[in-house]
Amino acid sequence: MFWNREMETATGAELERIQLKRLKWTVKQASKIGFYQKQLAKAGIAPDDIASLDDIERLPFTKKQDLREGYPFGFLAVPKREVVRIHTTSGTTGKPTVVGYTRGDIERWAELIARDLTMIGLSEDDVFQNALGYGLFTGGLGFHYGAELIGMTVVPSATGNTRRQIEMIEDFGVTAINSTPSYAMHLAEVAEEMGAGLETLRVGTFGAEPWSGSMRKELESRLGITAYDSYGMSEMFGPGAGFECQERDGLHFWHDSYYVEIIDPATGERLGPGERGELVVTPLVKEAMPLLRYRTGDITMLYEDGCACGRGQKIARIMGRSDDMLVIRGINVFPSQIEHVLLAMPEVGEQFMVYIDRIHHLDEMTIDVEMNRDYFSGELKDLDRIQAKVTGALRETLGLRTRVNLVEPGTLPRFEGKARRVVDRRKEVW
Ligand code: DLL
Repeated sequence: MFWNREMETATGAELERIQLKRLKWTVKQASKIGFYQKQLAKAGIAPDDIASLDDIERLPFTKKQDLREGYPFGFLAVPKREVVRIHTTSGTTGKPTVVGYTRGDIERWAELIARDLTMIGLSEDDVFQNALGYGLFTGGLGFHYGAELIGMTVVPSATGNTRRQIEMIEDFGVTAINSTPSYAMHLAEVAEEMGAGLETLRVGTFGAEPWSGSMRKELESRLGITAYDSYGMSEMFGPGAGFECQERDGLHFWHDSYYVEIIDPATGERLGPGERGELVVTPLVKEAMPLLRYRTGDITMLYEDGCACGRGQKIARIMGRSDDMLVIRGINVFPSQIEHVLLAMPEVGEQFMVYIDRIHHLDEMTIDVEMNRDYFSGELKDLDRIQAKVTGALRETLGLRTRVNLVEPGTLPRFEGKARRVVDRRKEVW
């Protein structure tokens, strides 16, 4: 099933014509932003110089750090009164990245999600439980608008209150569940404890974090569903950029709306199908916040063109990151954020180690932190107080519950070269 057959199946010269037209518009739109005016001048290219798709290689890359430096509205190409909504990214030191949307952006984003969900056979006959966070995170509202556009019966359950979510699935006859894969695993466990059969459920769409093939098998058998991978990021509107079709072998990108490149993260050189590298995306339909050659930091590769479903070129499911960003229960965390929090607290030193485990299918982050002896009277209640303070400050900055262990000064490893402060003990997922 297609939502927009013409755009979804466009290939070859027809696709290139659409992409070029939209690329020219995007570069013009970007040139309204101070950052891009400077970058384009540095690269010696003006919007009118874009004559073919190959010219994209002359455009500068955009990095996450550039967006951070533009906080809060430095990357808006339209006056703020044309911005009808903002979302923010999780996981940046200090201030997050603010993503703005015009009314047209919200409509285009909803259409992309409608394409994704129609592609896997969902329709107005389905009841869609949207168990992703609503709010500044793009997941909840992003899917909500797309599912409503199709005309599905949307249950905006958001996250948490898991027993109640199971009851909703049963009471409302939910046919499709949308969440992070780790939350879906938790739902499965609680459903089993409650003896809930979840008979109506047949489809699960999971994303916002990496998940393995074995997790897919487990989710499918425990929830009685077919599970699909769903990929996106705040900077590209949010979810909906990449999605599996019924072949469930790689992610389709909507090539009329996103120009995809894979590069060698070290050299910036472009790579061909089958070569693993960093995904770089130029969104072609973003009005409020256009981006040029955005370096996603996600590692994947292009497939050869074509797919049995009739749509265009796919990329492999995400294989890892090119930077030190961690994705913990769907929330992006940079080790530098933890350092930032600890440095602001006199009770502890700046040495820390982070351990990440998957316990009962949920990511758990444990942080060992060295105490500052001057702030420790030797009494146990003092330790409890400091531990609660550190945990609270980390939760506030990361938006995440962590376990904090206070350890003696001088006991954590010191590094001569690049510090390795993170030990990820989750099984490799790709
Ligand atoms: O996670 C948007 C989203 C919401 C996607 C709901 C899917 C479902 P951010 O919070 O900006 O946006 O995080 C984006 O998360 O660069 C990847 O590293 C990671 N990520 C997202 N989806 C997947 C996936 C949303 N399916 C960052 N597989 C991305 C692996 C994923 N990693």
